Amino acid sequence: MNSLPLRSIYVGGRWTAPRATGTIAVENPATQRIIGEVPDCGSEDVWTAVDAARRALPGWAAAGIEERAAALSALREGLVKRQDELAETVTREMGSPITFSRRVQAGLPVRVLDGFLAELAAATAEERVGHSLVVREPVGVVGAITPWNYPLHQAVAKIGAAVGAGCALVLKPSELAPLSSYLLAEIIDGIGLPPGVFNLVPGRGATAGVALTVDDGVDLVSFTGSLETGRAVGAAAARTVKKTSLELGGKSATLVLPDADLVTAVEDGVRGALLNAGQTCTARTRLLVPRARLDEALDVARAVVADYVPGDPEDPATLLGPLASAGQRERVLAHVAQAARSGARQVAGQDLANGLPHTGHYVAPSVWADVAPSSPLAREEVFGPVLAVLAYDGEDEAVSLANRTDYGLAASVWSADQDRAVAVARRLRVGQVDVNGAKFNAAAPFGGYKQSGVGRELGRHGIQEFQEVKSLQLPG
Ligand code: TXE
Repeated sequence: MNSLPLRSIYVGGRWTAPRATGTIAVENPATQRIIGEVPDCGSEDVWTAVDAARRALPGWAAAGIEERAAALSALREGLVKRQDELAETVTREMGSPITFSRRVQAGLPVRVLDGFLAELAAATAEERVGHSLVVREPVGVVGAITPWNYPLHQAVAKIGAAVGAGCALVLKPSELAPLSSYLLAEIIDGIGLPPGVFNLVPGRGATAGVALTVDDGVDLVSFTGSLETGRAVGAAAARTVKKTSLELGGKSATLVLPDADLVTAVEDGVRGALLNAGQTCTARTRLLVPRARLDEALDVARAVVADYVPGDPEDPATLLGPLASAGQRERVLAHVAQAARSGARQVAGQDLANGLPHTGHYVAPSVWADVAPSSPLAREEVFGPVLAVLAYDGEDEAVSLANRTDYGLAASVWSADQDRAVAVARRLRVGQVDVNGAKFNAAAPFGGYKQSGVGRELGRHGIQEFQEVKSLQLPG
């Protein structure tokens, strides 16, 4: 990590000095030590990067599918080679436990690239509609803005789609966790991608982020982050009628039907809420259980939470690290205080709050019962290790509770009868549903209904998000 060219930006295929003179310090949220400083870029550096991307665009747009596939494969190999280093960097910059970082933070991007490779031919295929030939072309220059919770995965999801679609891209990573993007840029530098197809400009949202969303040279902004910032990005992009792809988080539910194996379902539900300390857009932060089995469910939840002792994220045994920043810890603690005031009852995690490490942005996990469906805890994204348990009477009420939020990203449904679970899954207004614990599919479309976002990422749909569609009418 120390060898990364952190004083530079990556533009036009080389590391170069930024115009920006200021820097942003990156803190390890477990030790609260500064572990690096990156340039605090403003509009001028963004313009230079967009310019480089525009110059690279015609060449890469004309590249054949074999060349694009070769670039994706080379990137995949590069990630695999440096997987340990990538996992360690993500752990140090945002605090996710190292075992999880190896498997997911560094492992998932490899599967994401496999998904793009598997779907590349289908994503770019032309079709006939009557006397028209419908062709797919790259949308142009993509401005990619990513958050800190899965910093490598979110960058690779956008870069892989851009490379597959024939676009050029400028990445602005989160100011809280930009170091893994530097490592990624170093890997990309070694795979022989034409200069300017990928560019890295770190900076803050209000400066570099805004510059990217308003720049005339950017054709599409692909943003992952908070609902509030997503609205601002959408509004700013609308001024130049830029396309936007927004992934904005959620308030996802684990829905346990009365005939389900309650222990397995609740265990999975609690783990789904505490994953990455709850800092996951698809975190299943609501657990919906039949009223008659509420007490049983709470017992299971208590037993699972006991394993989530907050601790050093670099220890392979740790399941729960610190939150990514002091600001995130404050936001989560405010939600917890609000939950207590609203009359919800804390049923797990109290003991863990006493043993928190003295240094680091730690928050103890907590599980809450008697949560009013209209309360913020039941409706708003907390983005911390906080689970709301709600009891329901009958399947219709379960579905209505699950749908009762402005978000619509994900859910899981459990039943002894898979057909019944699938029927319930179809009634949920969300972009993805895991049935009976089925695992994440990195090639399937990923994105949200309602205010969870606009558009889809990953696989064929992710590549197509970065394409324009053209109809050529042919005579006779
Ligand atoms: O996100 P922001 P923050 C949610 C989660 C969390 C909350 C706040 O609930 O508690 O957001 O996190 C850039 N124009 N999620 O403040 O502000 C910013 O620099 C253009 C859910 O970190 O959305 C960073 O690169 N860009 C989420 C990125 O946006 C702007 C993941 C995300 O920052 C900008 C993270 C602007 N005006 C947080 N302002 C998910 N969907 O998984 C900021 N940015």
